[in-house]
Amino acid sequence: MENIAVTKHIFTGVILAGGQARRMGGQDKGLIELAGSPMVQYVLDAISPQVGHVIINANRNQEIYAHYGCPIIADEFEGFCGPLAGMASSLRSVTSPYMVTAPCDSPFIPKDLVQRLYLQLLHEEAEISVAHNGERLQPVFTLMKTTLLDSILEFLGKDERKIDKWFELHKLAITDFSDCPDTFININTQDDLSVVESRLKASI
Ligand SMILES: Nc1nc2c(ncn2[C@@H]2O[C@H](COP(=O)(O)OP(=O)(O)OP(=O)(O)O)[C@@H](O)[C@H]2O)c(=O)[nH]1
Ligand SMILES: [Mg+2]
Repeated sequence: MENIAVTKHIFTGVILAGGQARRMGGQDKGLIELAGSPMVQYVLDAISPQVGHVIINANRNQEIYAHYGCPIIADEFEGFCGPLAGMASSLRSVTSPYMVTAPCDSPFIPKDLVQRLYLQLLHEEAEISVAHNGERLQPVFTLMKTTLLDSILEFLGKDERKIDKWFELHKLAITDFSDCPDTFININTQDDLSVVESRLKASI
């Protein structure tokens, strides 16, 4: 895809770290050490150069996340309603025209994640751009217009939770990342952690 000059200040990156991590025994996944650094650090390092502002969406240990120097936003909905609730809660604090999200448990996020999502959104004149790994949508890797806040709130207000169902309400661009499948490696279990840790240590 063509390279166009885009100012990163039009994007706010939201790191989704508000889940329960049930498959990791209920730990706070963003703070689990991976090869010497908390998982959230990898995502911060990848996202920060691509955006004007970063927000961490976390429901626990806010004082620890605050050490990273960016705003920490908790879900404003009770009971861990899923990533869409984290997106809505964060979106309230976003002042740039676009919000882009990434999960805290994916340490191999590419340098051009935001640009690729954005260019596809422009190309398709869409409201939302979602990553696709060649097999399926990867809904937590999403770029959207900030003006969609009311739409998400209305959707959640009807007790709807499913992000794919919300996507269907809007013009959606699907951004192909099948050429970089590592983007979507995510750490859900202790075994995943061991595998990724070995890989990172081998690459040092
Ligand atoms: N804000 C917020 N984020 C969530 C919620 N549930 C999941 N997420 C985030 O969505 C992303 C993908 O979720 P998972 O990898 O399944 O993480 P998880 O839900 O914490 O883990 P499991 O309980 O094991 O499924 C992660 O970045 C989570 O932090 C939620 O209720 N609120
Ligand atoms: Mg995951």
